[in-house]
Amino acid sequence: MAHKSGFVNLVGKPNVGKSTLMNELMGEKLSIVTSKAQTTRHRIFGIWSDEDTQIVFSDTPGIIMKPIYELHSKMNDFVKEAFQDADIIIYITEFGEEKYLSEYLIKKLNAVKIPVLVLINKIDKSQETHSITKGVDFWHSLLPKAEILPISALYKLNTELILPKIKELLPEAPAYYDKELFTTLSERFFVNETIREKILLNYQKEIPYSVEVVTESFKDEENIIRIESIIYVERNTQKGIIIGHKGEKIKKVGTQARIDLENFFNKKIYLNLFVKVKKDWRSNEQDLKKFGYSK
Ligand code: GDP
Ligand code: K
Ligand code: MG
Repeated sequence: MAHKSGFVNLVGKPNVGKSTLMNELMGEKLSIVTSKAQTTRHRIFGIWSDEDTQIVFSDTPGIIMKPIYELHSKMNDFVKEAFQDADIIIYITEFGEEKYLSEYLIKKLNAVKIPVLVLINKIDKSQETHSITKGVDFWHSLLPKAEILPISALYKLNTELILPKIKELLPEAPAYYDKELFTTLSERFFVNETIREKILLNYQKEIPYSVEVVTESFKDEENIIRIESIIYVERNTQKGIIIGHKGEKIKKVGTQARIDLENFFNKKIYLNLFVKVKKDWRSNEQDLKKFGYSK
């Protein structure tokens, strides 16, 4: 059998479960997951290989319909990019989205020349098989050329069908990356994202969205990894909120992040966090560039 490989890009609205699915398919937590929209800000690459296949998954930020900050436009650019370099598009949706369809997106999905696989996620929430069938029929009528599969990424329903389906749809090509590699992202990126996930979980409202994390130092020593990261916020008041009374809030974030990182890197971690203000970074082209949102 000839070798198959290709780029499989996950797109969809915020919170439909793109990152959960990517982690499930990879068997590895590469992409952070929370119940908040805009958890994923960058494209996250996961490389899945076996003897005769290589799949380069790319998780993307959700499509932001009404961008407010320059940051949002950059996030949407990552989604556009994902349409351009794909061999297969996986469009993830959930029940209820039928009511808020983006015509633009449907047109785009119908126009692409590559295979489209629609995954209707979170079927665990639906008790009736009847409504699942209705959902499948609905997407089928909307995207006649697409393959439709109802799944639950979180509860692993039908997820075992996805890899075989992708393998079927992939083009014949040699591997793009070393087969041992499972991501192209740096260790520092995972540290930043892990800290950002804990911030999303521990703070309310606008706070997590005003935050960017930069890891300044990552020293992999014999028995320990020493990490120093900066949490950037947009205003002084936000800095106070992040730190919390007697530093308790940031201590909690640090502890939670450290535990996850120790699991991920399989090593003891020393994590030192600093908080700094970078005024209105979300609207500042230069800051966005520095934070890796544009080339
Ligand atoms: P993304 O924004 O599309 O990347 O979505 P996430 O992967 O971050 O997931 C958003 C929320 O939906 C999280 O709270 C997940 O735990 C939840 N979620 C993801 N998949 C499922 C599923 O199959 N069933 C249910 N009930 N929840 C899910
Ligand atoms: K999310
Ligand atoms: Mg995500």
